[in-house]
Amino acid sequence: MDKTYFNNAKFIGSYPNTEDLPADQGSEIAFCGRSNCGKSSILNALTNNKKLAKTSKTPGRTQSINVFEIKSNSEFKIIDLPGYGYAKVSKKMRASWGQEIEKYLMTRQCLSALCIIMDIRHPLKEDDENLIDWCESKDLPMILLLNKADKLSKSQIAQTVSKATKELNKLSTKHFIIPVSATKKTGINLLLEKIDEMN
Ligand SMILES: Nc1nc2c(ncn2[C@@H]2O[C@H](COP(=O)(O)OP(=O)(O)OP(=O)(O)O)[C@@H](O)[C@H]2O)c(=O)[nH]1
Ligand SMILES: [Mg+2]
Repeated sequence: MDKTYFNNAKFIGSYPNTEDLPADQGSEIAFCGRSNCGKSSILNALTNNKKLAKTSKTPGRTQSINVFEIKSNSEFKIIDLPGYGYAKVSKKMRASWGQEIEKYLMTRQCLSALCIIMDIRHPLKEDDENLIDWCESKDLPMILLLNKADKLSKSQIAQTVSKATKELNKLSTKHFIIPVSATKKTGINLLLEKIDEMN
């Protein structure tokens, strides 16, 4: 596989409303997960470009749907969705973000897989489970990333992966569980391969 094309990723735009998104064609993978789990950092690690997506210590950094073009000839895009479960914004704002994410997920025809990113220290929270169940109901493939693996020891990582694998055994939809670290860039090559397989 030619992995170098991820190096040519380009920021297309930031869209508060799903209606304004680029045309629903080609294929795309959406990155979702709780606020601060490292969605934007993973995107930067994948594309080898620290400046591509804005990252922040303050949760709730990504507030619109951000679109990145990965490979122009095959129209493959990655979508960086706003994080869910961020408690500090107003309820009203949280509800409207949720609505846009939901609208995106429900209507986007070219969505070929979801990449659900979790903090490896707090995996499979209720919001994550809801998304997983939704993917299962749509038979939409999932890549489940356990990020910030650098925060745990090798044996703790193995334990968490094995527990998650058991819990997700019930799924009939195609899924992969990969421990990664955006900061240390571990697991990123495997993620590249899976994304390449699914787009
Ligand atoms: N230790 C460690 N920290 C990480 C890793 N990935 C991300 N972070 C840190 O976690 C914080 C949040 O990262 P972001 O990439 O901005 O997270 P996000 O999911 O895009 O956050 P929102 O856009 O707010 O939803 C930043 O301080 C990152 O440096 C990782 O693999 N290891
Ligand atoms: Mg972000």
